[in-house]
Amino acid sequence: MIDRLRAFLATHRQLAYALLRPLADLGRPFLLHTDLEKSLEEYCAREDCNAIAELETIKAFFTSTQEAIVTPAWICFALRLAPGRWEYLRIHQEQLGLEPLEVDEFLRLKELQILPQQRGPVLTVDFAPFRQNRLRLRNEESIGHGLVYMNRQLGGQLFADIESGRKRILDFLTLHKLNGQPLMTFDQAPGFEDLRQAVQFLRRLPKALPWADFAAEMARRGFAPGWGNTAERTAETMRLLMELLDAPSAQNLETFMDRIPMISQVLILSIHGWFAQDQVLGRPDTGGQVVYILDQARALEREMRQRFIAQGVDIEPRVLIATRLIPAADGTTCNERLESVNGGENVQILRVPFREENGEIVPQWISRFAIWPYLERYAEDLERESLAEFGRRPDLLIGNYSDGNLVASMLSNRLGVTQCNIAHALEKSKYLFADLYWQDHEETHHFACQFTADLISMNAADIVVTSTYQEIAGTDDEIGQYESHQDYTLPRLYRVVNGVDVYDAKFNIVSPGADAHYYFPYGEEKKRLRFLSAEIDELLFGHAAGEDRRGVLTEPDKPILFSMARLDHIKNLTGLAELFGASPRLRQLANLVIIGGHIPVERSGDREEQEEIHRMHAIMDQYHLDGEMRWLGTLLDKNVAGELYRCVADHRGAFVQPALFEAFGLTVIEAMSSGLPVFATRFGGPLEIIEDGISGFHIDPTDHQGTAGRLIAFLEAAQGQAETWEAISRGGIARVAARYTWQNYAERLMTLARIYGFWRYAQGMDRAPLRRYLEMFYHLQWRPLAAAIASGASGTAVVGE
Ligand code: UDP
Ligand code: LCN
Repeated sequence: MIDRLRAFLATHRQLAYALLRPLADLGRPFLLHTDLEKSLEEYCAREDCNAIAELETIKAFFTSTQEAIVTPAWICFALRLAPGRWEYLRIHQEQLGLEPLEVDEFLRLKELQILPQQRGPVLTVDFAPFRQNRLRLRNEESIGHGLVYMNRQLGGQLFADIESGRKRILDFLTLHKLNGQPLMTFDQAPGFEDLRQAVQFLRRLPKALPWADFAAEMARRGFAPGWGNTAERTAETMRLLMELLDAPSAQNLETFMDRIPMISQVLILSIHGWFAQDQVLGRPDTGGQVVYILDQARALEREMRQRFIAQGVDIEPRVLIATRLIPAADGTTCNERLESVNGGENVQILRVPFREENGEIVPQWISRFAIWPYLERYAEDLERESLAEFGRRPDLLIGNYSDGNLVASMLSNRLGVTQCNIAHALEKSKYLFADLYWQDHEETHHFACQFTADLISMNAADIVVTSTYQEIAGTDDEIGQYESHQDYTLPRLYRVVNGVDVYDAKFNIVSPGADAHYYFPYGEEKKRLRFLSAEIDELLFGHAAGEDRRGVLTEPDKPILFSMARLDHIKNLTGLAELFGASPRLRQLANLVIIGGHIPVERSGDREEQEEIHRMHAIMDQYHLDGEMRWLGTLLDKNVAGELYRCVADHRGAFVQPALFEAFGLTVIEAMSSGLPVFATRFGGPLEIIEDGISGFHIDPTDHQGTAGRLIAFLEAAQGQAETWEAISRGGIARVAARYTWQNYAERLMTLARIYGFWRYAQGMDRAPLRRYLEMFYHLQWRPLAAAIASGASGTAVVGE
């Protein structure tokens, strides 16, 4: 690209000048991809671009530019050639000379726009030297499928010397124990011949004979439990091992390793709270993450239990969800130390309080942006309490969100346990220039502390699980959420180069599901909760006044456009109300029902939510929406929510998810699995969940007219032809069934944990240099930032000032 561009600049000076000049004329130091596109569009509107063949080069250049910096003499460009593959260059505004730039130089130039007086060296954090031995995918299409790749690579290495590879596997089996119980073998590894003879013996037994009936004979031959619950399964597992020893391959290795009981105790960390089973959803900070984790915990326990049964071992699986104990629990269970999770046999929420330095328990809820000073002490307390509950170390740590991931890193470091990270929503992608202007957000968001925590935990983790591909590596046009942590700067604090590598095999896409118990197709009549009909009719169409509702639908027979979310700015429910209000045709065709937030603003304790409440009232007033829109400031229990999606489907309505950015979007798959056609934001996960026009529709929520147009087109078509609505409804149901189920999720996650755990052992990776580097970063950067939040001096915790 650079060579082509240089040639273009040399031979088409006038054209290049005409295209670049308007960029400088915008008068802004930082330009985005959209600015470049717009400038090109404007140029093409003036001139006939199709007649200029040479424009292809500059078009490709503009298309791959993600951002640009305008300095007095130069324009500097950051080019994204593919996910994670970036090049930097600058072009002289007058002479049009082109010079490549190093990434740190580009970051330095960015800093200079904000700190023109900046002198001297800046701390640069670079993780590349610690990745030299890490496994790296090469093709962007493989990103997020690290397990497959890692197995192939490491399998190759392990069996490069077949004899030593065999020995490593057999040694692993000999050492393997769970809950102190020897599994698979006693103190000596079986040889190939022992396995062959054991299989011969097993062949003569009835296939279904339970392990207990031949366990004594197996023990005499050196085999401990874990091979199978019946003679047939035991022989099958032994054959798998023989095949692996005989013909080592990555696939054989994965299949065999997946049979070994390795994990029975899982610690899930989701710290900031509110975390409970009831009455917490919809509060600030508490949304899909809670739903996801409760479903995940139940699914993992079920998976472990089924496996142990099939493996013939008598081990009770246990899952603990660690969160914060909040004494001022406001009628929820957030002040209880231990809460059993419904629908799980041995899943509990373990709550440990935050403490002040003097040891006093912090009573009140604290926003996720301000909890950082409490985490170190919390990690120590949690370590003690979870070890006491489990009776030993857990086998797997699953961190959630930035705080849970950081605490998982602390525990993994101390306990030597495999660490899996789940981000849910990386805050950096939600706010434009959150890194560059971090100090402007410091009062409210403390991003510097959070991004530092993210960097530490992303690099410390063994496995990073994401819900979609775009979460890691974005799309052709947009940067991935993780990718945005690759190269960036926090001016005055430090610069990051190679912060993450999206090609790292640690990244794995494992998408969540929608709990099929609550969210199932509207056509499954036998399962429908028809007894809720009266309650739902009242919710949607009731005339009774209530302080949690506004608007009464005067034409209840029209289809409903439905949306439900927390009333955060980013969820943009007010944007949906506005575009509805401003479109007479849409208002003719459908009613709007929105569930979110509180209606009397005094009920809300959250500043951002209060602003949105005021805005929603103002929009309803401005467009006189009270007869066509209903707003419910209420929280629904899952049974009611499930039935509500289906009732809206009964009336041939649609679900609209208008967020300005949505990391994944559980409501999207809940609605789809209910058979309700979905129109969801194209910014974030829904772009990948929905195949546009097949299993739903993408919308650009910043384009009100365009979004209204898509909704109108669909509603009109569906009015004329029932099949239009039904085809999308079926498409949504099929998509979720194929891609988004908790059973798939649990199987995949446990496979990952087993295989990564095995490689941790087999490879004996020397992580000490990385660990030391992370420790230094933690002590010298993260701790002062957290301490400054505690002392109220945050924003001034700038190292070197
Ligand atoms: N939810 C709910 N009641 C509400 C608002 C949300 O039950 O008033 C549930 C919703 O069904 C979904 C979750 O909360 O399961 C929201 O998850 P999502 O991923 O859509 O968004 P998040 O809140 O995590 O950003
Ligand atoms: C957080 C979000 O913002 C949502 O987009 C996700 O669906 C949810 O967490 C569960 O991962």
